[in-house]
Amino acid sequence: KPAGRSPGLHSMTLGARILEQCDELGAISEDPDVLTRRYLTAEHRRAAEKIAGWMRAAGMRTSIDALGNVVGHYAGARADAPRILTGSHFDSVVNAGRYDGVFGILCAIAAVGDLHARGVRARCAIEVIAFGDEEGVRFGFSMAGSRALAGRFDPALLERGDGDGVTLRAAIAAFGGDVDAIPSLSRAHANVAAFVEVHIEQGPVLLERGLALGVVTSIAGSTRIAPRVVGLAGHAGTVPMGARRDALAAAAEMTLSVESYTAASAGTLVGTVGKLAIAGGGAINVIPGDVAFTIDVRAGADPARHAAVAAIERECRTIAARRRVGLEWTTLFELAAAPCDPRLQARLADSVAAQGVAPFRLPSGAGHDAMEMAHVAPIGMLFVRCGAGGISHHPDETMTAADAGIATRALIHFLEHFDAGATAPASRR
Ligand code: HGY
Ligand code: MN
Ligand code: MN
Repeated sequence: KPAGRSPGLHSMTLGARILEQCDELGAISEDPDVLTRRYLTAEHRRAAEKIAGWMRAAGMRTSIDALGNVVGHYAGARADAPRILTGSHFDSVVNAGRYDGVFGILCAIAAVGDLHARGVRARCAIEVIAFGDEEGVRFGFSMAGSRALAGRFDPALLERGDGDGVTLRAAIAAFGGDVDAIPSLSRAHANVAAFVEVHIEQGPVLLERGLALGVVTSIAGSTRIAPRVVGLAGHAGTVPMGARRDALAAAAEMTLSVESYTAASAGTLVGTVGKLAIAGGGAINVIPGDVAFTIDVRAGADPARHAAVAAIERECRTIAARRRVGLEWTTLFELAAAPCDPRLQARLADSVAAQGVAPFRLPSGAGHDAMEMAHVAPIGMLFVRCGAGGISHHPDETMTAADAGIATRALIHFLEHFDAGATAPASRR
């Protein structure tokens, strides 16, 4: 750090300010009672504008790109400096917490703001990216923004519709985006030295170990599937039990088979049925004839996940045959597990230790934009402790201002000390 510079804002001040900003963004919701902010909604636009304003105040040049990602640029010490990309997502799940994704954006903005306030230019240029779609709640697949920045956006996704039948293509146009500009968003040849994401852990590990921060070793891969069970609707009072082709009872048995298969994996797998709907909503006196549900399977190792998905499909087809119902099996998307670059892990561990926190490494069961960015640069992730038992994807999600500040100071340390030459890009995945 250049001599004579003030040490910057106190950690607690940084952290408290970030939590206030999380509250401000948490108030921008499609639902007045809970936090839900889906991709390309009016609330996305309002949140994007607010984030861009905070980026400008931190000394960055900003833009909202063709897919609704917000990008802030902070030049490095040299015009041709390589770039560090850092950031996370600002879309949410339904009835979400206020820190998932958002914290990583605001932490990065606060870190750049601290460098700017001290007149510090890092060796690398810094690009803070607020991704508009990581959760994939609206269109059923996730990471539209980071896929585009990784140069991996599949144009066929533009025809995917949301629950109201609005296609992604139409939603981008209504938002003021530009589908023709999507290929230009790729950072594949943009002199990117690393992508680093700060994110709440969304689990209890750091809380149980009494650690404010942790360094992520790898991000679990996931497969999302949308089965549909087609039986025969009928009168709840007159159809004998042995003659029924009950789609909901079949889906329920399939749901339990997902749970029992993954629960028997001694921790290498997790499986979740997060959505289930009876076509038309169902009725108390009608045997359900048409049921759609979703399956999310994850594992740290891709071969284990692929084997699990195949086994779960076989079991569901066995259940369908026995119950004489039809089964349509649609894979919505899958994400490969993403290892974090060992050199970035070491640099992040140094920055954690510089905050007086014992460096601790742990895997991520949650997916992150870093998985896509791993296709254009080595990735690193810094986890921050969650309170309330580590609960997340839930309004009780919580963190402390002290931990928010420690995480920001660790990111500042990382950005100031990062030397692209010493962290030569790992082989691309
Ligand atoms: O589902 C996930 O793991 C992430 O929160 N999108
Ligand atoms: Mn999430
Ligand atoms: Mn997230």
